[in-house]
Amino acid sequence: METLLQTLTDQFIEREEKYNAHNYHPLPVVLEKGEGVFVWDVEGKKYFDFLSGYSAINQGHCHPKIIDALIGQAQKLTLTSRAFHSNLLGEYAEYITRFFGYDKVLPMNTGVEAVETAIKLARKWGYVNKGIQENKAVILVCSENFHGRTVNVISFSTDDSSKNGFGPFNEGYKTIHYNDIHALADALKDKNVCGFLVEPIQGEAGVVVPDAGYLKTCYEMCKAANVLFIADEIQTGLARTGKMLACDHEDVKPDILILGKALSGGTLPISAVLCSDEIMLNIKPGEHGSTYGGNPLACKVAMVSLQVLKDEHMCENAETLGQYFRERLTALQSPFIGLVRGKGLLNAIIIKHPKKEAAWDLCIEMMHNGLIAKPTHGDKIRFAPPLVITKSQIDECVTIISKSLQILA
Ligand code: IF1
Repeated sequence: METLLQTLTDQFIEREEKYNAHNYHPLPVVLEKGEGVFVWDVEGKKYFDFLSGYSAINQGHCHPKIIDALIGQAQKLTLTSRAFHSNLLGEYAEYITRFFGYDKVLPMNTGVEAVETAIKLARKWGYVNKGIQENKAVILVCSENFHGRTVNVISFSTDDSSKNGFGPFNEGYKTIHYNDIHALADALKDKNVCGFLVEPIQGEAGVVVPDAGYLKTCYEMCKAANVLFIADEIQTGLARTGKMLACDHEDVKPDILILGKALSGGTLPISAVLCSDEIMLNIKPGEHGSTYGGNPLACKVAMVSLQVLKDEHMCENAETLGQYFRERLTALQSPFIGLVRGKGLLNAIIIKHPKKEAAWDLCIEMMHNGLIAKPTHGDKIRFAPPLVITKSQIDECVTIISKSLQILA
């Protein structure tokens, strides 16, 4: 029976490989159901999901309140385009701007669209409000950044696999070392700099947490240099790191806040850019937009997705259980875990092993033992379960990880 069922998984993978682009190398598991912290594959096997759709599913798979809102609105009105008003955009815009304390929101769909929007807002502010010469604006970005995959955004990637073969690239960016305030101080001497785009924690780079105080110091340096502090909280935001925003850990209020992923609880692409009137109102009618941006379905789903984070105390849960998870992992004292790092329930381990594929092999073994996670950049494994996980489930998962580590012996 096991051999037959294994063929079932292979059939799904084979069909996907035959007709779908090969732009990923997924774990050999075929999922068909999700609920809370769990997913099930086509063979009925149950797993703890320790990736959460790259932090898009903070509220847990198919959260009942979010799904109810999705279904209810889907049966009424899904899209009007912005050529006309809808009854929900004003309600949503008021809700989310009050939720985060900003004057205005510009709704988009994917995360990278929101990053592109933030770049346009910062540049326009640079020309209109700071007096930078047209087409001379510079945005500072960090080494090892990940902000999405459009050609403009990969123009400032430092990761070859993200950018090789996709040139020519765009100008107007200067890369500085992450977690290095001296590099920022030096770069801020350029009067053409209009913005500093930064991830409060670098997710793709392997959950790189900067030194305490880094964000606060950067924010203050940007303020002094009349440069916009732009926080990409697409992955770190929405309770993932134990606060509603990762910037909240240092009481930093970004000039431009970028959100995505869990803004929809993993149901559909919803992103947003929030900032002041001074910055936002530089974009005039007809100067920016998107077919689905601010659609009524997204408005409804996003409001419920945000409310659920608060109502179910997901920040507190992420803070407490993230700390507990790191303590339990460290206490394993595994010779194969070089480092445990993270904040809240955005964590990663660095695998210490002579075999290059050790992290992948461990993920395969954890998959066999009922937990799915995936390596990033070779030797790091990101652990980011939905924020509805319980303490006893954390204990179960540490047992799975501990048992799976034996394969590296
Ligand atoms: C892939 C990474 C994570 C993001 C931050 C913007 C975006 C992302 C901080 C763009 C998206 C996703 C994209 C997905 C895998 C995943 C990812 F590995 F690529 F880097 F999470 F770390 N800013 N991250 O993390 O948002 O346009 O995708 O909605 O492209 O492989 P998007």
